Amino acid sequence: MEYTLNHPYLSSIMQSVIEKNPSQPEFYQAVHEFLSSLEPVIDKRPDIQANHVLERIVEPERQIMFRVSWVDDKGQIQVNRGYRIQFNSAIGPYKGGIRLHPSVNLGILKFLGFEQIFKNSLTGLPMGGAKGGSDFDPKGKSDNEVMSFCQSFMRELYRHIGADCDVPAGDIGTGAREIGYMFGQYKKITNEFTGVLTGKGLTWGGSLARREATGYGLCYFTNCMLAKKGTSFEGKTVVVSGAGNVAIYATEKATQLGGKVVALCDSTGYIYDKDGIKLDIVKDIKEVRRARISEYVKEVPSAEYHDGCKGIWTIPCDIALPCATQNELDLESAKALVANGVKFVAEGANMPSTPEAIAYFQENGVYFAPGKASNAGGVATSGLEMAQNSMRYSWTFEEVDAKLKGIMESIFKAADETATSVGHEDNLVIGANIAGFLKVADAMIAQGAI
Ligand code: NDP
Ligand code: 2IT
Repeated sequence: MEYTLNHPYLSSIMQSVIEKNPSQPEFYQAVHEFLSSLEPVIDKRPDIQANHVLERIVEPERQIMFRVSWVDDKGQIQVNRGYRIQFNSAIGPYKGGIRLHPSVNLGILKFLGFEQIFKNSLTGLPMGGAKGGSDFDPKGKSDNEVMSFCQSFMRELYRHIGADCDVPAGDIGTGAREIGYMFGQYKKITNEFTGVLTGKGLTWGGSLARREATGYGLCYFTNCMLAKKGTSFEGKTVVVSGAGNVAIYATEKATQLGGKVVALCDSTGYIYDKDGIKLDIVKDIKEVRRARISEYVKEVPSAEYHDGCKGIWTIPCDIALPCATQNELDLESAKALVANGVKFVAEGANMPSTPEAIAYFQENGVYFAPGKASNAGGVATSGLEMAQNSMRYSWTFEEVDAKLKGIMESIFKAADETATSVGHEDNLVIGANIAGFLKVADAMIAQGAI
């Protein structure tokens, strides 16, 4: 892919990112999308270039890489690589998830940490950007092996994090079980019970509605998009990719709001249920049994299962919510969705649409929302968990859910109004990037050369 940019300052930043960070295509992709969005404002804010804000913002404040050795059920020592990218702390402590997946590498975590800066800024809460993880694969491991890994991971990570310094959370492969093992180990080593992780269990400092927050928030955001176009979820056909935390709770809320979700997938294949996905069955397969989505058709024989994930985008729908992983939706998939009448695409995952797919949507009248705006409900509710931990108090589900809804509506408003103010109405990519960035840029300028 060509990483061209018209503005000489933006172009020079892109070139230096490519030169200084060899073989990190996902990081280039995220930086390029961000820099292209700044074209309409960069000349209006000469202080940004004068203060070398972009040179600084593309360079993580700190990158930590470490060995994670743990003992498997056969008594063998296994070795994985652990990471924490503390990208930017201009507006608050580092904050972002931990991804456990065999594909994890430095470039992927840098793209995620970079996007997290602007996402967290958009929430309006005081959180900087970070991401971490490991190439450890929790799939097929026993609980004991997962615990052994998580404890070893935390035995190194604990010295770099803290409730006022860096607060990790879940992401792909890291759910309540993994957060529990990591929290227990942190508490054991430091002898402190603090809000050092979010996504904790409800009896030990977790927030109600954090589990649901990313998926629910995605639908609250999508609802704002629908409302702007004079419509709603009512009667709409929805395709959701993934079958994990984000996908399950996006399906739940989309259904509550009157939509019919007809498809879900995991990394082996997708299910199509023309009558609407029965979510209690999916939750049992995924949350309780940790099994494959293909099990669904054993319980719902009228549904279809197909191998491979890409076919999910050939299913006709009004709304598509990609909620699995980066670059899962390419140009060919975008063409199939448009040909079948899709009108709204909102990202639940981080960077699930390729740049070519996004351009195709925008050129063909599809209203598109980038993940850093539409999936910010998860980290926003993590911010609410931090607030509750600081107060040593907890809000009800309804209180947290209402705050989440308010935050998603204000993110939509910020992205929408910013896009319009720079002459790109309905371009939520440009709107979200500029709105998220300017707040961080102002903080970086105010704090001087750090
Ligand atoms: P989970 O681990 O709960 O679920 C991930 C789902 O995506 C699974 O169904 C998984 O299938 C599928 N998937 C993962 N990798 C691939 C792949 N390479 N190819 C095809 N399918 C894949 O993760 P989450 O639901 O938490 O995260 C999903 C996305 O949402 C990620 O992009 C994450 O960064 C983003 N996100 C998550 C937030 C959160 O609060 N959890 C907040 C904001 C964004 P399988 O089980 O077969 O691997
Ligand atoms: O990508 C994300 O925003 C997350 N995985 C959630 C991060 C968090 O700190 O809750």
